Amino acid sequence: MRKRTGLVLAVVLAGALALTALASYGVAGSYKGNLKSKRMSGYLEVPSVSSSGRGTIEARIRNGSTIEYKLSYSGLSSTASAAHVHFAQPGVNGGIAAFLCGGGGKPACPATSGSVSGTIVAGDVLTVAGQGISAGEFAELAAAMKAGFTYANVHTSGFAGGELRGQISPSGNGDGDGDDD
Ligand SMILES: [Cu+2]
Repeated sequence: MRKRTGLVLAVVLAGALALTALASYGVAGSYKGNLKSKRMSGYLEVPSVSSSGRGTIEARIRNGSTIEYKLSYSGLSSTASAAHVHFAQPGVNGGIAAFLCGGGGKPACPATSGSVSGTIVAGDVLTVAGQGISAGEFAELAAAMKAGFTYANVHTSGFAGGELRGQISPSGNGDGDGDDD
């Protein structure tokens, strides 16, 4: 009797482990929520800014509740003061939805070159006045990011409105139309 109970327990445990493995494979294998901007540039600012700075951002939505991101840039003409995720379509300036560095409880921004990583959770989502995102509305921000309607913006002392901008999208090419070219 004792032996049989042990065997049943072992089978149940093995099944549970297999299910867990399948579940984590499903998450890792799908790469859903893989969002990026591969070519941040001053030209994408509105109006355009002439800068030799370049940058990238990669972001990923985890469990529908956390955005993980890594922002990298180099060659800024002056010191970065802050970087944000803004909410707007390509070619339009929109409000700040969340901090990436330089405030809002996020790490300091690298001065003119470097990388910064962090996470955005509901408590980091800011009210975007007049654009339908209220403080804490994580799902609204995540949906806008997945649809290609947010951009990363790096502000510097020389260009307070932003020196580097890149539209965030699944393709990451920057034009926000959702394809790769
Ligand atoms: Cu900004």
